[in-house]
Amino acid sequence: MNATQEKLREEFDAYVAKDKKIEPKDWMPDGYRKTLIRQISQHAHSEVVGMLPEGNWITRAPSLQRKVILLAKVQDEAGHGLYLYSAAETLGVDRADLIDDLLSGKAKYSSIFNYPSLTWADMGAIGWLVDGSAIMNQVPLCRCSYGPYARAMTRVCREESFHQRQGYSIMMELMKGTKDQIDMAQDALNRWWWPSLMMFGPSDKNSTHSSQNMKWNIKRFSNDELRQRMVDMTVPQAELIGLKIPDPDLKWNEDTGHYDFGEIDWVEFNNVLSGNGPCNNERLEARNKAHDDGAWVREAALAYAEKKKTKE
Ligand code: BYC
Repeated sequence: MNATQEKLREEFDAYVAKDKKIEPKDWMPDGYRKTLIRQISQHAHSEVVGMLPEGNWITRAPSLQRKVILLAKVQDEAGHGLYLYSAAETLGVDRADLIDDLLSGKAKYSSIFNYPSLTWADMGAIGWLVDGSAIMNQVPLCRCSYGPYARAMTRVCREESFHQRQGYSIMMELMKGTKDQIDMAQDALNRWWWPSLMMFGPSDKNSTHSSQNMKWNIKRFSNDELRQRMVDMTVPQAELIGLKIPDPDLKWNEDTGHYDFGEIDWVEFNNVLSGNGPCNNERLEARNKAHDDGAWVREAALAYAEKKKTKE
């Protein structure tokens, strides 16, 4: 680093330390730009792939009202993907390249979407736990130092909050139902609980990006801190409706004021991240097919834009 760059870097660090926002045209260290492109694009991909497990149930929702709500939720995820790809583009990358990386399997997206949605109760568990974890992680991102990401998160969080409630409302309804419905809700919780806790990422001691990204005010809390908050918030919600968290080690700790909970299966987590989860192949195939099937729409949109430009 030469003297000018060092000075710029010092000014940048001091500016961020004052909790100021960085905007696209501001100077920023290469590492800051790189880590934001990485995180925002992974986040965008997660929203888009995240439409698949729920999309699977739109035609089989148990009532017209539930169908309309689920459809709106899945559309919201598509919208979140769009805001996030736009936020990533402000950092100088092309969304077509980011999407290519997703389709080729090079880019990561959230591990959670590599699990199958087997029953209607999974729609409840996903909204309640997956969107619940997403909000826990994303509310602090509304204060992220990078302006376009922070602003996208503000809107996303408002919508996620509705998603979480619709999920919990499905679980509440099922728990008031027949024995089969109660069993179905419990089974969904059993399958989604641990993968939801994995959404927060590796433990703090194995998190490669946390320390620097917390200094840059991209992350405000560590992976383990947010995971603990999620457990503390969710256990009483489960108890209220008669669901049992599938963790024999879960126990309220008077001294810490938090729940102690069991160890996450990190072998499973790493397996999913390396492409060997239950649905990794299925998800990539579905995204590739959607991309190929949609080629004519992109071509038509480009031709229309071209025509409009010529007329103007
Ligand atoms: N899955 O150093 P770490 C949604 C990767 S979608 C896969 O701790 P970082 C929704 C991590 O990327 C919500 N990969 O990383 C949509 C890194 O890999 P690289 C998605 C994971 O970035 C539809 C490596 O492991 N939310 O709500 O400091 C329907 C080391 O980790 C995972 C976001 O994307 C994982 N679970 O912290 C319903 C939020 N965890 O890049 C709902 C934005 C870690 O070095 N992202 N990795 O190859 C973040 O807040 C952070 O990126 C994370 C990880 C907390 C996820």
